[in-house]
Amino acid sequence: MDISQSFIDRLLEAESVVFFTGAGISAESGIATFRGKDGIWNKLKPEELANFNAFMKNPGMVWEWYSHRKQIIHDSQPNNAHLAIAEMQNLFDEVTVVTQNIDNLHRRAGSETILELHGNIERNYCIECKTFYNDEVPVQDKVPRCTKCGGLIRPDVVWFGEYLPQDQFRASDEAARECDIFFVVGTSAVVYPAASLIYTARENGAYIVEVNIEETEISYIADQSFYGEAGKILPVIAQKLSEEKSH
Ligand code: BJW
Ligand code: ZN
Repeated sequence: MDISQSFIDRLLEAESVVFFTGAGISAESGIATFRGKDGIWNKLKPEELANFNAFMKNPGMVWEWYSHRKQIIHDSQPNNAHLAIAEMQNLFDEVTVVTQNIDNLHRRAGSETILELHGNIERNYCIECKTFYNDEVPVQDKVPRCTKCGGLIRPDVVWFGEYLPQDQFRASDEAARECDIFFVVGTSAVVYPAASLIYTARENGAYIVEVNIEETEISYIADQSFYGEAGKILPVIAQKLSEEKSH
């Protein structure tokens, strides 16, 4: 992998860095992506699972899908890409992780400032009285139901047609505006408004670095692209930068 001196110089000058991540960063931990050749949506249709109407029509089926994914996430570990990002907290003044993932792997890798745009699979809430259920969910007739009001419990994730958590999006937007470098890692960048942050960062002068196994919708605006697995590329960048900093 070729890292140019001009790229390293950019990193050395940078104070504030954002890592904007998607499902691809967790692929090497064994968690399937949504789109692309191994994406789960080659087999399952997003409109049948990832929206509120689908949930109301068949909560059992949607819950089965989330329980299955939750198990896989529980059994997985952060990979070298998550770990390299956490390590880069020692190399820059300010590192913000803005993730579309719901899997907690950035937290488990040791990243501290994490903004979650699409929720978190560990949290659930009653759609009627909004009570949160963060550990075991009470199940009745195969579907989780609220012990206070009997309402359906849903995972606290963002489905199509739903608003993103405002505080998380606002803080992400601010980080995108203020950062010097904006890394785009393992995302197809087709889901909005999350993907709009890349353009916001670019318009506000950030240097855009893409890390992906293939070209994406936003490749044309990247100042620097690394094509390959995030778990191979990010540790090399962290290592090189750490060496340069210690000179
Ligand atoms: C590697 C790698 C390795 C692999 N190393 N790289 C037209 C019709 C209908 C709706 C819309 C429309 N136009 C716009 C919309 C809005 C819609 C949208 O964007 N749709 C487009 C898809 C068309 N957006 C929304 O609805 C959002 N809300 C919204 O707009 O609110 C306003 C509103 C309110 C009311 C009414 C109307 C509007 C909400 C979006 C919610 C997205 N939710 C999901 C599910 C989350 C919960 C769950 O996980 O179950 O979020 S969908 C799914 O996509 C998930 C992801 O976070 C998100 C993004 O996917 P991501 O992370 O990019 O993954 P992939 O699989 O796409 O890509 C993986 C990448 O990794 C690939 O590039 C690989 O190459 C790469 N890769 N291995 C490096 N080892
Ligand atoms: Zn309730």
